[in-house]
Amino acid sequence: MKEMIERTLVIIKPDGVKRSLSGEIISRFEKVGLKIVGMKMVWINKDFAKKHYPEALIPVLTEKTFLDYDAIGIKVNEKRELVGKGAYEDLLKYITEGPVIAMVLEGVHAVEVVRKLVGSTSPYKSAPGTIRGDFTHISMGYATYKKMGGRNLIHASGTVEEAKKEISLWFKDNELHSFKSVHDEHIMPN
Ligand code: DAT
Ligand code: MG
Repeated sequence: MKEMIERTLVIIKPDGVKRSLSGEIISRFEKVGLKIVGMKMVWINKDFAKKHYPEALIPVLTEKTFLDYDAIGIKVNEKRELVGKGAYEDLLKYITEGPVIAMVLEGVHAVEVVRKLVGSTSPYKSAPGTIRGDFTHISMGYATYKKMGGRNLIHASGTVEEAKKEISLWFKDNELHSFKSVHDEHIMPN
């Protein structure tokens, strides 16, 4: 039973903070009964951003970018590696362009539940009712083409393993709190 109660990392990215969507986003997590066990506003630098989004992402980002470009009919003459590297640099620029709100949420299957509420990566494909689907509409391909970073409002850990690594990157043990919410009594007794 106990292991079904997970912790996951959520970051409201600079576009979410600047658009004053933080309260709306946080309330969606609270309303399903997820518990905030840590939260802070930070303005990360490029070194830290590279720990969160390591350079190892570049080949994947390159592949995804060309799939996106094909899907929306964009043709580029630039070298493949340069396009991927450019998309990565734009991602770093975006995530460091202003403060973010980082939080750790706890609950039953928290990782998957949070991903469900956040929606798919490219907002133009994110379902209505999800955070990305309700509050933004751009495609990743458009964002890469415009060199603006894939602004999709929010980060959420993709797996339990990823959550563990990301939480230890963003939070010290003494910044996370264990306490009982009313949901613990109603949804997660004992
Ligand atoms: P997610 O944030 O949904 O977990 P991810 O882990 O695949 O998505 O990618 C991390 C971030 O990288 C994502 O929030 C924005 C950027 N990104 C992902 N796919 C992209 C793409 N196809 N083009 C440009 N940026 C992308
Ligand atoms: Mg991810």
